[in-house]
Amino acid sequence: MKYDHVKIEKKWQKEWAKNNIYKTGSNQKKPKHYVLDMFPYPSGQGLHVGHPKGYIGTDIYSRYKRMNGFNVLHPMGWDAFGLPAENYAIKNKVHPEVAVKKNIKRYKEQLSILGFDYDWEREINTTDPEYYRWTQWIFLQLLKKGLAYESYEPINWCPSCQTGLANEDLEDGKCERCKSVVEKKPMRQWVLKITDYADRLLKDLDNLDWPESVKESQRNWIGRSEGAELEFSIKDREEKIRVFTTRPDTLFGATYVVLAPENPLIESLKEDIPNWKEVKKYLDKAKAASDIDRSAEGREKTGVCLEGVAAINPANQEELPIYVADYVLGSYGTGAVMAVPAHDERDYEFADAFDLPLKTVIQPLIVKTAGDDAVQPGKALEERSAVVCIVKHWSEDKYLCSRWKKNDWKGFVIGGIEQGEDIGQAGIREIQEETGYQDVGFLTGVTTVHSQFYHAVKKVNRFAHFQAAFFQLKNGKRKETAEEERELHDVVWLTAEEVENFLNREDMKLIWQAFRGNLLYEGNGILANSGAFSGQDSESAKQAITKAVSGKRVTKYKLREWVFSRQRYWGEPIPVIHCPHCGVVPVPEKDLPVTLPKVKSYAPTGTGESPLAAIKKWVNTTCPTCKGKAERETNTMPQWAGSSWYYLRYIDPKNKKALIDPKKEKYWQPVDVYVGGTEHATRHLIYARFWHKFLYDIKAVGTKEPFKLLKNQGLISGPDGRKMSKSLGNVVNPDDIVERFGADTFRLYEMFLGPFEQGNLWSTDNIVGSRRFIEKVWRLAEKVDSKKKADEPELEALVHKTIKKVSDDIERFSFNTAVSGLMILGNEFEKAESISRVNFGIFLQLLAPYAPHITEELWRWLGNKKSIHLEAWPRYSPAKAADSLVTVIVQVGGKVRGSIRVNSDSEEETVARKAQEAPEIGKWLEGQTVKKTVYVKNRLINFVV
Ligand code: ANZ
Ligand code: ZN
Repeated sequence: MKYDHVKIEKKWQKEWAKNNIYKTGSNQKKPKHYVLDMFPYPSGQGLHVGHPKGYIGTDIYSRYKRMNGFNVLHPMGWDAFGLPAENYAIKNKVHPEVAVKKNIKRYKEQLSILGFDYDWEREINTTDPEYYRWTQWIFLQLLKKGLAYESYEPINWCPSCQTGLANEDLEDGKCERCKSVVEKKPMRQWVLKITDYADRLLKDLDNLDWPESVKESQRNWIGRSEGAELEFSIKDREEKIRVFTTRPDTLFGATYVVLAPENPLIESLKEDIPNWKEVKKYLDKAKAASDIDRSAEGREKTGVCLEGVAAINPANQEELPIYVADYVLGSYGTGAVMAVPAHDERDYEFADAFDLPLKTVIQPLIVKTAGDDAVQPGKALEERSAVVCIVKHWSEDKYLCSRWKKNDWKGFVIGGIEQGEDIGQAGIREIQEETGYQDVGFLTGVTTVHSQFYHAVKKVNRFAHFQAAFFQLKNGKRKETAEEERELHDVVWLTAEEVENFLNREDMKLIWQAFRGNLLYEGNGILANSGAFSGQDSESAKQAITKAVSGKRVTKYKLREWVFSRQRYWGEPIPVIHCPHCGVVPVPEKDLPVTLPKVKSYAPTGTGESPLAAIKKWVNTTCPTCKGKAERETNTMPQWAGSSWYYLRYIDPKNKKALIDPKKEKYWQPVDVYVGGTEHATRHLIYARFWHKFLYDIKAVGTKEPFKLLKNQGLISGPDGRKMSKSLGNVVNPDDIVERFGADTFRLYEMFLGPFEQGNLWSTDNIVGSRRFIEKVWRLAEKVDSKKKADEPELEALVHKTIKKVSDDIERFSFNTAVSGLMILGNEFEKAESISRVNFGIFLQLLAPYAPHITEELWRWLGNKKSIHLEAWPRYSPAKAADSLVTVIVQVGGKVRGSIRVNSDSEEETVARKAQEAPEIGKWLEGQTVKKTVYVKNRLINFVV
């Protein structure tokens, strides 16, 4: 029997399709499992070997679930609207509809030769009017609820794609598609109010079984900030400046106010600004930079003072200068900030560049929560004021540091401040006592830091108020210190650089930083220089100060509304009509779908109008309300519309009356496992969750979240380690690989490359290893002995252990380890004289999800009538798996030459015989006389020669 993969694979693919064996079951009494792939965008280039990795994973998983008695829904479809298809069509001078048809055909062929178990009866295509009828229907529901509206705000405009874009379509301020720098362009557009769902999108992430990294990027994308809006009045004017701040507790520390260049207030202050020309110049320049660049960390701070105007701090009526600076964004918060350079890094950098004053209003509070000196719960805090002495050498550039011997605290000389002492006096006394140095001069106070920790030496929880001060010794005159002082501390002289590395306490580090001139502190603490609020903790002061100045507590999000219209041809028409009398009128649901007209020219117009606007016959219509002359909306929906709900349509793909039948929805939703690339973390996966929640609100679906479990497949890169792409010339075509090695080998190879969620390199050389395994499986069939009732106990045990391993591994998407388990079993089969039919059958079943063709062929060859893929998954028997095998190391002349598996507690004689029979050991014994054997029970046998 020769293994002819081409013949076998073709034969079974045809047979499976003919018998429709992967048809989704409809018996709702059975448990269900919905396994979903992120459906592809059928581009002109077809699939490369990297694309199927995720599909192979879901294929294995869904086959496994089917064999475990689940009704499995594992569908496939096409996300075919949008720019790539349209640009491809323009470039190749074919109509997008024709191009898409052709590309889909090619994709489907490529998927088919891999032997996937898709239920093709449920295939969907987002460009099919029967599909997008429901995309339009969802839009109408959003419109009805006021969640879709027209807006004239400036939006991102890609000059090369000639269309408006949503924030999600940008990457580093550039068009994600063509990498052009986008402009801001004011234009009429449709917007979806995704921000109404921001809170729910954020909160419900907690319950999802998704990779933490994906959840975290969604959290950042949503970007929730709690804060306050405070009003600063402008001296001698009516206008007010509203600022958004997350730190109202720092209000007394504001030393200037900044307006974003986009803030319209600037223009209205024009007549009072003597340096208007300079200001205007800055405003014009600022427009060019993207928000992302402007908020980049470490970017040089620029800006211009609005001379002639001043803001009034509502907390203390102080007059503050007003600046315009582009580090404040027009699109976030209120487009204005109160700048607190002592407590905000960007303000700190700006103040540094513009020589503006700094005012510390938060004294750091460090609370130790971990380690030996963590505050011990239940014990009272003992408050203590202490002076922290930074002492400079009398002649060298060195500082005096101190280490507590008992607990290795490394800091400075510290001592309690006693009744009636000031910090200078306390410091001098302490330095003399602790170090013996006598002639100490007090120079200045440095900073205050509060600190809570457990004092292991004194055995108390301490709440220390550290006042740091700077001293210098006048000379080296020194007295012997007391015995008990020496027992407690070491003192050393260190250079500034050494001090930096020496310190091991957060509070001491902050003190040193302040001493070195860095007064920035962004954490929480205790208020100072803040009038009646001084002494209060910063958290509670947030509310108290907001209230005191009649501010408003608000929550802001980084998430922006979803800009939902594109000025392009290849998308779902937005189903509304503009009537000169009635305004925006929704297309009645009974008139859906509004189909895309067939056109000759679909290239973008460049005017900001969709090419559809030129098709008068299509545009001109009658108003559904007043029956007067009216025009259709000519903008189309973005690429992400159709993919925001496609997983629902698979459940009920042919329903003409509704988006989905609620009974079917109830049975199949949510998707049990969803597999796709990480690049969708903040686009598709946020949009789809938004639409799903909306559909839940209007009772079109019954679940709050669409995708329970999410898995990201790692990328397969080209042999050169770079992402596969046509332009790099490193693309490997799966068709060729399948032709040469077979789909089974290909599938096995991709799963064996490494952990599913990790990236790997493709290597056509290494695929040979997988091919050899498949060939071995083929050869093993010849060893099957139909009369044999069972295999040797060890082999029986291994078979059952493998059942357990493969099941557990598939369950947790650890496909590579399951393959190694199967390989081990394959090797043991090879060593055996013969294999029982039952066990070989189990082996085939375990391998079937990975290599569906060869296993089907051999399964039938064993005499089975039913497809292996419809069989029940092998039952694991713990009793059979519980072997008593142990591995015994075999040495010849004291050198390790191999190992054997034997039943534990075997006689020495048996072990010796087994060892001698093992081929890899026998060769070392050839021509030798064994003088003696040494056996360490169940562990090692040594042949002394
Ligand atoms: C004063 C202040 C003091 C601030 C302080 C921080 C620390 P997130 O967390 O990202 O929401 N801000 C407000 N609007 C801004 C805008 N349009 N462009 C740039 N920065 C803006 O950041 C909120 C903080 O960012 C706000 O709190 C404000 O600075 C600044 F010790 O106000 B803060
Ligand atoms: Zn009308």
